[in-house]
Amino acid sequence: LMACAWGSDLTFPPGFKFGAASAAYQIEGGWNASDKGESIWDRLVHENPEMIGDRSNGDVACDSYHLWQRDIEIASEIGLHFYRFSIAWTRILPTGFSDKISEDGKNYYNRLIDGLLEKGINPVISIYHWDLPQQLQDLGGWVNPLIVDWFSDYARVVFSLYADRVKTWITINEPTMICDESYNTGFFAPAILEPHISPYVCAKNVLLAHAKAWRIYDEEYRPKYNGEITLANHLIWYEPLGEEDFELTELVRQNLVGRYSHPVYSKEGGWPPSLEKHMEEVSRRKGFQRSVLPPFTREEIDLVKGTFDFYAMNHYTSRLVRKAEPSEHIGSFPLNGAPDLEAVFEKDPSWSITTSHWFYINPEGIRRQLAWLRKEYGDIKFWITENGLSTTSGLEDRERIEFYRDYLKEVLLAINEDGQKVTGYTAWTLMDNFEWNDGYNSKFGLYEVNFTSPMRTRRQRASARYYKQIIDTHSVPKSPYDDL
Ligand code: GBH
Repeated sequence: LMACAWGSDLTFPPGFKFGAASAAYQIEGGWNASDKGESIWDRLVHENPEMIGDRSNGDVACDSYHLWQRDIEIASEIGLHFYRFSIAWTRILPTGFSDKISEDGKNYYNRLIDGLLEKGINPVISIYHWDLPQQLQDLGGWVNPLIVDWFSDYARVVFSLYADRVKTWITINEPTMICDESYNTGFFAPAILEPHISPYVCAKNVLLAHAKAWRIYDEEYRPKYNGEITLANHLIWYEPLGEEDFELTELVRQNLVGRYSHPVYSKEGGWPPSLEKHMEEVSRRKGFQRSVLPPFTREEIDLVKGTFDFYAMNHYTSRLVRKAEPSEHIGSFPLNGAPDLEAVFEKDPSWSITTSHWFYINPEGIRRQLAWLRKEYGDIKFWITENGLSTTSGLEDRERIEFYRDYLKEVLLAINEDGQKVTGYTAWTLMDNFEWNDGYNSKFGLYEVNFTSPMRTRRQRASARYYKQIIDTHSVPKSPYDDL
């Protein structure tokens, strides 16, 4: 249960920063404006509309391609310290390669960055949030090792355009979504179902791509601009269902959290040893001559190791882990289970459900996740780079207010009781937007967007006012519903 006292322990440390996040494909629209190239999400929604809950797409979305000034205005109404947004690769590099930089694409983000800075809001850029150029997908996308160079060339272009004004960078958003949820379900762009090999090849390539981009920033841009850069991981907090599930749960954590963290954040680098061993056994059992988890060379281990300035953590939800029954079908991981680990994921009866089928509320999970990360990787600096709740509709969003209150109290406990170095928090999301396979039905916004109006009118929710109060008071204030 939550602590009831509303004392000074509900105050954030000095310098703690609050922001909100978005992603290009979810808000921009303008999918073929000017010379923009086609991305894998453009392709998926146009060729497979049945994969999207309401058969919608991001062709117009919030129309932020035209309404970016209004976005800056609402960010400033809330009083955000920073706004995290992503760059559409195909808007900057229409072919996916760096042979041609789009003037219009370049100017779009220049205006956004300058407009934010004028209002005193720091721009935080995610270089990649899932909208791969289709042309690169046609060459294999994230399972072609050449993507390491394609991505780092793109990253260098982006640094060269914006690093003079942008001081916080995320290379790649949520490798587990790019490599696991996509290839394990076939419902996420590039809509390819291949759960045996691709997730592991992809994981290696994503980590190398991140590392190369980090080193480009470190060597070519940091000396001049002194910013910070890392990758952002999506972390579900896993707990054992019973005592007998403890070891399996630890392996699940190593697979879905450690696979994308150990190579970067651990002292020794490389894959988590327990996972590497398990995947060798699984691969042998399946009849492969070598592990489906491709090993890193010594050089690659050293290339990836230490490529961070802080730990960026996107966190929403938790799962209970148990061993699968011998003939049990294991659903699409990482949301329902991990087939190669013979693990099944469940919900604790005390966690309430949300309008997103994958999302159960467990505020304690965020604190426990932070504690596990520190135990594994030491006393590193954390930013919560995404956290927020989905609802169906309405401006009086009491559940969202209570969600932010309860999760932020846990963040404060992590800071004050556990001594964790959490230095920033990011609400997902600034305004309702295209929620991937859920289309426009599940709404995460601090602002509501009217998607039936050509004006895409943004209206303030009660949660936006509460978040503003959090920022203004630098604490977790009473929610307007606490005395009801
Ligand atoms: C984050 O991913 C993303 O970074 C962000 O873009 C996204 O909008 C936000 O969370 C909320 O989902 O129901 O089949 O559509 C967190 C992981 C990604 C998990 C999307 C659920 C969709 C499953 N989520 N995924 S489905």
